Amino acid sequence: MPMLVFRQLFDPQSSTYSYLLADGRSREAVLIDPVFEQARRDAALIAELELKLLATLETHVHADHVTGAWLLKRQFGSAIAVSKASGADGADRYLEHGNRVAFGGRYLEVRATPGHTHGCVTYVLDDESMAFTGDCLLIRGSGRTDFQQGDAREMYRSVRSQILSLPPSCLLYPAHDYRGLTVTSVGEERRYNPRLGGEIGESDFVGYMSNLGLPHPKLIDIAVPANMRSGQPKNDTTLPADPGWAPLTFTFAGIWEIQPAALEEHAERIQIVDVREADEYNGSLGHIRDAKLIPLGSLAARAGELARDRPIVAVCRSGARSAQASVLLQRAGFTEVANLAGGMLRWRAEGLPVEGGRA
Ligand SMILES: N[C@@H](CCC(=O)N[C@@H](CS)C(=O)NCC(=O)O)C(=O)O
Ligand SMILES: [Fe+2]
Repeated sequence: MPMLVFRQLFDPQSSTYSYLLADGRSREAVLIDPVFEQARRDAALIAELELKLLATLETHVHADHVTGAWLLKRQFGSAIAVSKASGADGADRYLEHGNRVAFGGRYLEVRATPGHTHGCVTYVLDDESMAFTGDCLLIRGSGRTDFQQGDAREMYRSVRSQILSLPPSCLLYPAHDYRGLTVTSVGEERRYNPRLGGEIGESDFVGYMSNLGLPHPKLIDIAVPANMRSGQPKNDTTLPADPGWAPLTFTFAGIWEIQPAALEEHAERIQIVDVREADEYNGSLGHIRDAKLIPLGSLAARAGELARDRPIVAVCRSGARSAQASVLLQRAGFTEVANLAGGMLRWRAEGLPVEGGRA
């Protein structure tokens, strides 16, 4: 079986986990439960790992955040997959119990696990080494059953018949954890889940769930209608705006980057800040014409010397110190900031002009 590429991703706002799975050979990938606000981050990781996103998969219609499915489809052409029982619109594939979602030589099996909502599903990896339980089984807990089409009896049966029946070593990955826990297993949840494990019966579970006393999710009135449209915004004002002042790339490290050729092309409008030390600026690598020298150590104090109405590109030897410079500048309130990818080394390697320095 081809090696699995696997990443667990977190959205701190809603405490949601998204899961990226790919076949390491063909690079075909699926992303379970993407979050709208994290689409740019997720896209950066997909690009950096050189994956081909085939589909985004929802475990259910979420009540606490909007899915990133539509945004990722717009960028990658990925299919949107959601359960048929969810009633959601705008998907390319409507999943039913027993379906398989293939990526390269691997696949996920779809299991209907209603209870938190009517349309909840769990995705089980082909070799039963992992399952993605959505808001059905949580780590030492479970999703709530008091809104959408929640039903505690249904949830009990889903967990017992479809999830805890998997091999004890099967790792379970939930859609949320509110304490920062990341993974559990069938064996330990069978024994230690305080709502659903051990000898706990269906009516014990129903009694537990009737007394959770949780407030409704803050975003439920926004999230549910948006997710019923698979995350398509009602109008363009909610779309994440990409910087328009130059062609930039967002990295999974969280930095906007500009390539040397693009900086050369747009140099007229841009203030270039060289954050190396003076001896480096005047040393063998030389510097870019009109680059203003402000060593990284004094950048925070001297940020006032930079114009607020022109985009800034930070430059150093390799692109490391300037990445930190771009973070400091953003912290100082500059919004149009990017890092020169690869620094002076790449700039020179690409044969672009320098002042000073040695050939
Ligand atoms: N405070 C959170 C509540 C989130 C919430 O209710 N999450 C649902 C899943 S959509 C749940 O089942 N939570 C279980 C729990 O909080 O124990 C919010 O406002 O978003
Ligand atoms: Fe949920």
